[in-house]
Amino acid sequence: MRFDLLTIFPQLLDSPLNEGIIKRARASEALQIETHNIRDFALDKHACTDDRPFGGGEGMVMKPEPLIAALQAVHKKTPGGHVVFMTPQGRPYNQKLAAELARRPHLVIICGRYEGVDARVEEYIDDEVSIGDYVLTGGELPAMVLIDSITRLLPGVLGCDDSAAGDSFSRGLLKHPQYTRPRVFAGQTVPEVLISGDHGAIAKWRLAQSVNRTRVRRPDLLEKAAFSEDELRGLKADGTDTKGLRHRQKQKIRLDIALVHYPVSNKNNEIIGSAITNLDLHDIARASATYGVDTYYVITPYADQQTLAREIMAHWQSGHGAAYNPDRQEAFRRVEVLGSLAELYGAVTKKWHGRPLVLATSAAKQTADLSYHKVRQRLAAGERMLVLFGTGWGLAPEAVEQVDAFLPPLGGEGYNHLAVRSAAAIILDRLLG
Ligand code: 9D3
Repeated sequence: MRFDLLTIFPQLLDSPLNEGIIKRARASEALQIETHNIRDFALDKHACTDDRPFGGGEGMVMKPEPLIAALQAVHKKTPGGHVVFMTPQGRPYNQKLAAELARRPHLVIICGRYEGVDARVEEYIDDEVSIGDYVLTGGELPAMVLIDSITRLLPGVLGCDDSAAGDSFSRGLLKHPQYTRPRVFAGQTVPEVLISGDHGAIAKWRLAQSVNRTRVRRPDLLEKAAFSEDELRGLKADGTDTKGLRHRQKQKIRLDIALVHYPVSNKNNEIIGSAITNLDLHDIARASATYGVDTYYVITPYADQQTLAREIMAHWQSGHGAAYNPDRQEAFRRVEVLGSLAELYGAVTKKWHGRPLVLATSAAKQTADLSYHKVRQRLAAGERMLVLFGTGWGLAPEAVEQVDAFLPPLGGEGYNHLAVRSAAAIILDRLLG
């Protein structure tokens, strides 16, 4: 992330930009910051940056020429920056706007002084931001607020990617009280539950504390927060007032998997169709039922193979098999046999009213582009996904081409030949377990 700052008081920014996490982020190159003195771009011999307002009135107005000359110098050196003007008239700043701005690779921040800036600079500006309804003497401290709050959202800046997600505002509740050593300070002791080692009880206690604090200090936030069924039950059981708390609908998991028998590679890198195996059919169906996969698709173009698969399933779904093992009947209820990847994409797109994200594992040393953690989060948030499992020596290149993203390979060093049903079980546990 790059910031260019335009100001008439660059020295004002020196120490906030050279301490702590921001200093470390700049050293790691996650963050580049350059300050520019608008006065250096003033043409007259007094290097004047302000003048009296046309039409009369109190105070001075920032002149357009030096400011725009500075802005154009920045654009010339590093093109494409999103220009943000700090002003009391801007969009109210909050965590959501911080996250929005953090997604941009380059911000150019203009810090105003005096009573305002000549209105003709407006057309050079992409965004206006205010940090709140109180009057400051200029935009420099607001710019520091932006940089500080955006920096800590950048990947790799806080030790763990999740520390930013665990903040006060990320779920719309205030943080619970926190304690460290000593256990007794000036007669006050640390709550017993925090020393119990019972992580479930600690999480429940913290949520109750967050809710109670938010109710007292920021009732406006409590109205917007949402709670899962489990959370509401836990809060109520421990005597926390749950009146007025909004209930969050549990997201339906929209995950399908497909076992692809064609097109796959053999060990000579030729494209082949592999044979359906009884074990893969049974075991992956049982794993799918266990973890809540919506449909387990079995893809084979061969009519005899399709018939074989359907006969195996029919045995367990009706007659002797069903009576003998009703759980197997339940598992096979979510299996569907289709003839091609094209049919598969058609079926899932129709079922979910839109094409899901298509994933595969990168057994063939493909670079992984989505972590299991990330996919797990996105599934929990309701995103549609389809995971392809290649049989034989893996999906053929023409099938790989249609994949949107790859999961990291399973296993460790050396020997790496998991059965596809083992891989499917492990991946399902990582994504849904
Ligand atoms: C008399 C009208 N004033 C507007 C409220 C004029 C004025 C006061 C203060 C114009 C500029 C300023 C300086 N403030 C900023 O540049 C500023 C600011 C702020 O004062 N509060 C909250 N956010 C911001 S962002 C930039």
